[in-house]
Amino acid sequence: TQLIAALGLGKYLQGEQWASAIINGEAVFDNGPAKPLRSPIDHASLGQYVNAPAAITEQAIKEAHAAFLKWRTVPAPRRGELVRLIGEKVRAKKKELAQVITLEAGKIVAEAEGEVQEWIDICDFAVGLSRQLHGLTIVSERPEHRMMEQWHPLGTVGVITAFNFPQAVWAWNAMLAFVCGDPVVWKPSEKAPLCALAIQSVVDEVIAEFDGAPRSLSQIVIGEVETGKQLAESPLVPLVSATGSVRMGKAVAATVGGRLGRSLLELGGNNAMIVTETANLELALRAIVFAAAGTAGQRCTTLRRLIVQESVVDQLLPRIAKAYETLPIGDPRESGKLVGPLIDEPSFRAQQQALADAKAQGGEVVFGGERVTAGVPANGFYVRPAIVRVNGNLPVVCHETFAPILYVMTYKTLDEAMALQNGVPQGLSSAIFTDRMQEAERFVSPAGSDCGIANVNIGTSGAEIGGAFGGEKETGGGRESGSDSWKNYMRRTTNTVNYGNALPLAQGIKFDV
Ligand code: UN1
Repeated sequence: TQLIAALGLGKYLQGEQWASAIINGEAVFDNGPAKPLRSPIDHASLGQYVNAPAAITEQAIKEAHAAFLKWRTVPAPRRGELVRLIGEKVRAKKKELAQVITLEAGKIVAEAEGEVQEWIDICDFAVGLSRQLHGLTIVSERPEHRMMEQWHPLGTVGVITAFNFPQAVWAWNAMLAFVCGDPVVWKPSEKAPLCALAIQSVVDEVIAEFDGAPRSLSQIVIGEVETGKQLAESPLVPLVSATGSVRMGKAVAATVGGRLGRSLLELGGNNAMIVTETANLELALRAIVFAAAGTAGQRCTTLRRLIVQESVVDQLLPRIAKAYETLPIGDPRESGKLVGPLIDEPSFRAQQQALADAKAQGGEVVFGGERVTAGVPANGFYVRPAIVRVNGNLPVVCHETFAPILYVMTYKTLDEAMALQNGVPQGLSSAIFTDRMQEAERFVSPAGSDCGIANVNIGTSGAEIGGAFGGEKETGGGRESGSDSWKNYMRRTTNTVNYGNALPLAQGIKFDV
């Protein structure tokens, strides 16, 4: 109730039921079948949600397009000013926004606040960017001609996000989209609709007061597969940016590709760390525990595979197990807790299944994996992070299980380690711990890690927003957030201007009439 008041969420709530969509700043309620929304912390009711029917989604898309026609002509630095004001508001509401993440996604307070910080950071980045959306001037082969390129707003961006980063991933997309001149229609995870409503409340207040910003710049539709499909199908949505499972990404890519639209995909990871014989094991240990057990193993950048030089595995493994023994697991709202719950029961079942499969395939669970029921809120699915010894990339290891399971394998030569590192279908994040320059350089070289993120002496998770974020192979190839990811949200035009009185043709073609 306090959060509802602090974030102004009352307008999106009728009785127990949350709005199915927010269109032009107005909550839309639907009387379709209501589904319960529960906190992963203790299964407490967070109310109910109703999926937006197709007609509502259609309306959200249409209204967003109308916003595009206006917003695209607002000068980019002025669009940046809107994002600057959003950033101010997020700073003021950081604690409350983080509390919604904790309640709905089960993140510990520090990580939830870290996620809101990512939103603040990308606001700052986007504000600066709003004065730097520049193209090139290119020399022409023709006399008295000039060539240049410009980047123009693209159109409505459909954003599909997962439960595990229920605010930041939308923010990476939306803050860039807004400065690039694009409205956003967002389908949040059905497991985290409250985060979307909380965001909308903050953003809509800023938009409503901002001279020249159409109210329909930021639209939300609550829904599941069908809603995602609708975004993917709509010709009024030139870019669909989707974060989630490989299965979802393949479906989105096929649909968007079928109409030759653009998709930006950030899908599963299967992130590995190579620990060489010269690694600083103290540093490696800290990086491993945060990356593998943090967020209860539910980041797409979570460390899932540890590839250890055989001469150091007996020093390293007991230290990881020791650190795991004392990891405080429990209510993520309590200070001092480092590992919160899994998102829901199916997630727990998948974790148990992966451990069973690992054993059946010859792996050995050397630590953890069991459900924790003592000292944690009843009804939540808390598990002790697991360490599983495996011989190479077993079938179960090649599959991303969204839970804290760390598969440990050993290697003799760096060639072998690189083959293991790259030998999975996914390619998001990776790391090497070494004090040898040659090994580090090789890891980040063209013949090294095949991932979108390749780190040296830091873990696989917790990337800053300034870099491009995403990965290769089944991770989907998209890049969000920093660097030049903004180019995904704009269309490039090449302009050739003739300032002479002749009409020379390119390639020296003569065509005299
Ligand atoms: C995700 O899990 O979908 O690098 C995103 C990280 C975070 C983002 C993770 N900055 O772990």
